[in-house]
Amino acid sequence: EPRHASPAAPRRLREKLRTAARMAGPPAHTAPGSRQQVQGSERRAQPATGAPPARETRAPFRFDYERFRRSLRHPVRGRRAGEDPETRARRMKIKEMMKFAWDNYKQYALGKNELRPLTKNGHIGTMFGGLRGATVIDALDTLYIMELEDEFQEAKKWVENSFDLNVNGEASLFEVNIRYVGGLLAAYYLTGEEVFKNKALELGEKLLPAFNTPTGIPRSLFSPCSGMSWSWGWASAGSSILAEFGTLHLEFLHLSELSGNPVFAEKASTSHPVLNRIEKPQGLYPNFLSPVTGNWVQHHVSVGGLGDSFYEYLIKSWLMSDKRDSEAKKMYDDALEAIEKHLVKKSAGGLTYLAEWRGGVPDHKMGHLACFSGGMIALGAEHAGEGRKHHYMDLAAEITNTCHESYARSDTKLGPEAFRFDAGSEAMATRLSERYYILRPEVVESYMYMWRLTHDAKYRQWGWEVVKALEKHCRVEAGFSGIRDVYTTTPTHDNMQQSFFLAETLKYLYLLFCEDDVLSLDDWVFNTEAHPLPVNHTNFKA
Ligand code: DMJ
Repeated sequence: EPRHASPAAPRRLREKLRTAARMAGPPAHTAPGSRQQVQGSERRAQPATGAPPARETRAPFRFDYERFRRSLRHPVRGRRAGEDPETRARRMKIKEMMKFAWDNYKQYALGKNELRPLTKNGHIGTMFGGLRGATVIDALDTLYIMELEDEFQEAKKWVENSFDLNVNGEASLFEVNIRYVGGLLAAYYLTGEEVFKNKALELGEKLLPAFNTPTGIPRSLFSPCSGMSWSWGWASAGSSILAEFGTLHLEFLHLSELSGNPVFAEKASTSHPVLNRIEKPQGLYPNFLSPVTGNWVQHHVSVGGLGDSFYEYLIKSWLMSDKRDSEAKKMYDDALEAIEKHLVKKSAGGLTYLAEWRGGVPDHKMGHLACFSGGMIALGAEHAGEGRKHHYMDLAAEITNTCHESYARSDTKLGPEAFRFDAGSEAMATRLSERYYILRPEVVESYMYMWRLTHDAKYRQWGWEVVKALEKHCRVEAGFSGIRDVYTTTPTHDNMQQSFFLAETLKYLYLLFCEDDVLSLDDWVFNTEAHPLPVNHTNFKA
C-alpha cells in the first residue's frame, strides 16, 4: 500500500495506486546497486526473530532506479543487430536533421520556447505561462536516443542551470504536462539523472491546484505561482476539454511512482469514474465537459483535435499498467466500438476515414491530428483477442493508408492540417485555411507503429518520402519551418520550428529506421508528445 493512500479511497482507485507504487523500490537506506537490494516480495517480508518490529522510522521515499533498469527487457538504445546499410544511412540522415534542428535552436533561441528559423530568433508564446525552454525539454530524450551526446549534455546543462519553475502566467495544464512533465520524466527514466526527476516532481506539484473543482476534473489553464485555474475563453460555458483532462494519466502515475506520493495518481484518476457515470450519446465521448457539474456541454465528437489523446491514453494506461488497468481497457474497447459504428466511413473512392460528429450529424472532415489513430488502433489490436485482432489491424492499416493519401495527393508530399471527403473531394483540403503543415508528427507516428507491428516495408518507404519532403520544403538556412500551403511546390514558410518536431516527428522517423529493440514497445509507452515512459514489469500482487 502506498504510504499516503487514504483509507477511504475506493477499491479500484487503491488498486491503481498500488500499480503506481509498484516500481517503488526499497527505502533510501539501501544504496542503489547494492547487493542488499531485494525483490518486491522480499521487501514485504516480516522479521524472522519473533521480536516486535522496531519502531518504524520512515526513511524518506526514494525510487530505486537501478532496480527499474534491471526490470527492462531490452537495452534502451537497442543492440543494433543485423541492420542493412540503407536503413542505417536513412537513420543517420534523420539524426543529422535532429542535430541541425537542435544546433539552430541552440544558436538563436536557447531558453526561448521555440526557434523562429527565418528571423533567427526565439518564440515564447502563451501556452506555457512563464515557463521557458520547451524545445530543450522536448528534445532531451530524442537527443539521448540518437546518441547526440554533446547536444544532450548542452540540453541537460540548461535544465540544471537555467530552467526556472518559479514563474507566473497562465499555462495550459495539458501542454505543460505532455511536453515538460513528460519530457523530464522520460529523460530521467532513460538516464537516471536526478535533476530531471527533481524538476518533474517540482513542476508536478505546481499543476495540482488546477484540479480544485467540484468534480475534480481539472480546468484547462493554471497559474504555477498563484495556484489559480481557468477554462479557455473559447470553450463554451467554462467547460474542460476531453483531450486535455483525459491526457494526464501516464505522466501523473509516474509522478506518484517517483515521489511515493499517490496524490498525483489520485488526481488523474478522478475523470474516469465521472466519465463512466454519465450517459454518452451513442456511446461516444463529446469533447466538452463541465468541471462543475460533470455533464457534457456540447455534443461535438472527434478523434482528432479536442478528443484525440483521451482515447490514446485509455489504451496506453492499460499497457503501461502491464495490462492491469482493466477499467481503462474497457473504456477504450467500448469507445472504439462506438467510433467504428458512428465515425468510421468509406469514401466513394474507397478510402476509410474518421468523420467528426456534431450532435448526431457526421462532418466528413479528418484532421491531421486524427492520423495518430492508425497507430493507436494497431497498438490496441494486438490485445483485442483473436477474433478482433485482424479486424482492427485492417482498420488501422486503412486509416494509415488514407493519411498517406493526404500526403501523396499534395504537391509537396506533406499533408494538410485537415482534409475532407465531401463535394467530390477525397483526402484533400478544400479550404484555404486548412492547407498548412506545421511539422506535425501524427502520420509518421502511425507509420512507426504500423512498421513495428507488421514489418510491411511500405511504411519505411512512406516515412522516407516524408524525410525527403521535409528536406525539400521545410528545411531553411537556420532550422526547419512549417509551410502555409502543401499544394504548391514553392510554399511560404510560417517561421516556426515547433518543439514537437524534435520531440515527436524526428523521433518517430528515427525509430522507423531502428531495430524493434530501440525503445521497445515491450518496455515503453510513448506519451502523446512521444516521450517514452516505462511499462511496469514488477511482480507486485495486489
Ligand atoms: C503534440 O503536442 C502532441 O502530439 C499532441 O497530442 C497533439 N498536438 C501536437 C502535435 O501535433
